[in-house]
Amino acid sequence: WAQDCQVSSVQVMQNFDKTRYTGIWYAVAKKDPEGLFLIDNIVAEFIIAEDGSMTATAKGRVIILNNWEMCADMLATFEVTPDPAKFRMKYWGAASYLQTGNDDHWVIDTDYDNYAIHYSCRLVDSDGTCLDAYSFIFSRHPTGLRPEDQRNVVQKKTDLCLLGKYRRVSHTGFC
Ligand code: ODT
Repeated sequence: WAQDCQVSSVQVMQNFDKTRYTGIWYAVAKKDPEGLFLIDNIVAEFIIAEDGSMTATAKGRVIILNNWEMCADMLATFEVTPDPAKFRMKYWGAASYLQTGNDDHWVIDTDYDNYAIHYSCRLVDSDGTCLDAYSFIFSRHPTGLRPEDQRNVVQKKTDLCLLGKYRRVSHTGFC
């Protein structure tokens, strides 16, 4: 069958459990949006507050003002939606000159202990496909995905119509 690549038919994680999602995730691959922001050395930490709300911090290497390389310290709050795996992410930088925004934040798949696949479509085209998506492949292990998780990740990249559009995210200790 042919893929329709409709944003509205993207399958997300069933019965997403945000408590099991907490802790540190290393970005190992990324599909960039228009106007790339986080380049590499990207590490996110998800936290659940006492009231059950989810927040996150992230660090990553960025280049701002054309040529200034730095480690960005980012913060985000997550607004829930009727689907437990679909959030609205409001984010900002610890410093005012960093990016701010409000994006969809969908958890496509995770086993909580090893890998997670994130997806965000910033702009839906008139035909229902995505014009500007970004997506992170996260691992609990800074060294990358386990071989046994790779087949599954390739399948999900394909389902998202993003196969071949990811680049590897390196961890060199910059942040
Ligand atoms: O890097 C880009 O080009 C687009 C991504 C910009 C949003 C980054 C904001 C991070 C705010 C802190 C949140 C941490 C959790 C992140 C999980 C997935 C990535 C959005």
